[in-house]
Amino acid sequence: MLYPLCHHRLRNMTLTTCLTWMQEKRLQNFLKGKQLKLLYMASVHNFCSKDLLQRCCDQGPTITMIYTSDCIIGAYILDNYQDKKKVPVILLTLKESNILGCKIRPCFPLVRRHHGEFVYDKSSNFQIFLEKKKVVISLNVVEKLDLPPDTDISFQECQVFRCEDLLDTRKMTGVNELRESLLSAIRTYKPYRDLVRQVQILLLGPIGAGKSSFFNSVKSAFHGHVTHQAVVGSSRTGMSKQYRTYSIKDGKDGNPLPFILCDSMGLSEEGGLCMEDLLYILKGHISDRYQFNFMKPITQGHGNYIDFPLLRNRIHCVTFVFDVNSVENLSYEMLAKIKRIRRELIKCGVVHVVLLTCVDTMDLIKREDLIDIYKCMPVKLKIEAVHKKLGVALSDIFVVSNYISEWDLDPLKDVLVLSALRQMLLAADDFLEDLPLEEADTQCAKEKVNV
Ligand SMILES: Nc1nc2c(ncn2[C@@H]2O[C@H](COP(=O)(O)OP(=O)(O)OP(=O)(O)O)[C@@H](O)[C@H]2O)c(=O)[nH]1
Ligand SMILES: [Mg+2]
Repeated sequence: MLYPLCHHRLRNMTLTTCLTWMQEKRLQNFLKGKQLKLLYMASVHNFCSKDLLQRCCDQGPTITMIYTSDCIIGAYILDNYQDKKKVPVILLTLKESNILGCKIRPCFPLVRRHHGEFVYDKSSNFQIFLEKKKVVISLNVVEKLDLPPDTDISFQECQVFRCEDLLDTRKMTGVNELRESLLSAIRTYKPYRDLVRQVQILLLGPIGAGKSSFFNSVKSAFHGHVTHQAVVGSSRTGMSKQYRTYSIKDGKDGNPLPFILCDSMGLSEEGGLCMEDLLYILKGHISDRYQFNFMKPITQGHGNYIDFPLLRNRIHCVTFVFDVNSVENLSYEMLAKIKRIRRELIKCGVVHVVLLTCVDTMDLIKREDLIDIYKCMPVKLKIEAVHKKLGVALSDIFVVSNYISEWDLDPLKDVLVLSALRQMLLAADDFLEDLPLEEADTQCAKEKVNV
């Protein structure tokens, strides 16, 4: 009994797609976001049409990919793969940078059972002779697909994929559950040893990186509708000119959540947030609504200057925010500034993470990809590039797609925003836990006096 099972497993393990990530992605987008699940691979299943039919019938829509020496041809079968009914088919060729598609008249997909044997649908514009490893395509379709002018095409491999809806109800139910559990974990989070009631997270990054938008996204997720409290937009000199410390209520009349998002002025090569102000912010000397002046840092005596900051006024976690599309092209000066800030943070023991925004605008990335965004090749590559460039650990780099102009909440966006926020809270805990015991105890006592 054991042997056939192992054997079966072994055979299944060899089923790997011949498509590159980019090709599969392009195909997925052509098929309006369908996910491809490999069902059949001719070289593993012995180029046998009976086998193919057995494995692929009643599986819903499928796509059969034919790999020749110089092109990849696909037959997208929009209905159940069966031998009793003609079904609509779209033929396509996978080109270097695009896909050419052509609808052909409904046909029996590939093979038809006739007196117990397999015969080919002669009337079709497209037939696969699996055993002979060749496809026959009518001349007009060959032209439409921009294939070499030959109607008999030999191939080396044939694979059939089931085309599944990526965001079916079952998956969306899972996403909604995850969203609820993240909301609940954040609501019930308590800073380490109750040293403070709310941890302070500073959003720091170049002008226009999406700092204020991230705050809006977090607030939206907790309020159950999209809100745009912080002003966002694009301005060469930066939209946010005031230091804002946003405490968010859990719902309209709820209790304050256990974190404060601190939105600062953007960093810039010339102007922007200056190093002195940043250090004052980190140490808790600057209060809400301080109007930045990039020419002159805050001074003692200013209405927004806190002379004796408590632990709760300090920054417990810094989140560097970058637009995912431009993070690799930061100028030399910007990079130097960020590295200098990182050194300061390390010196002060402030834990920091990186947030990459605008993941929705990356090439080839569609809404459906947000469900498993960390597995998407371009995102993985970006995260690795940021890790190499800035030295931040891979596990401390997160991606989000902020709410921009939409009216409705999207659980996929919420899950990304809330997962990132949860990691920021854990990072803040690391900072609190790392405080010298004596300092922590003194702060604890001071906090109690000041409640
Ligand atoms: N598509 C998309 N656009 C985004 C995202 N995040 C921010 N944006 C847009 O990027 C622009 C800048 O966003 P802000 O939130 O104002 O950026 P900021 O970092 O606060 O900018 P400053 O205050 O000027 O430093 C706005 O037009 C936003 O709509 C995102 O995740 N996806
Ligand atoms: Mg802003």
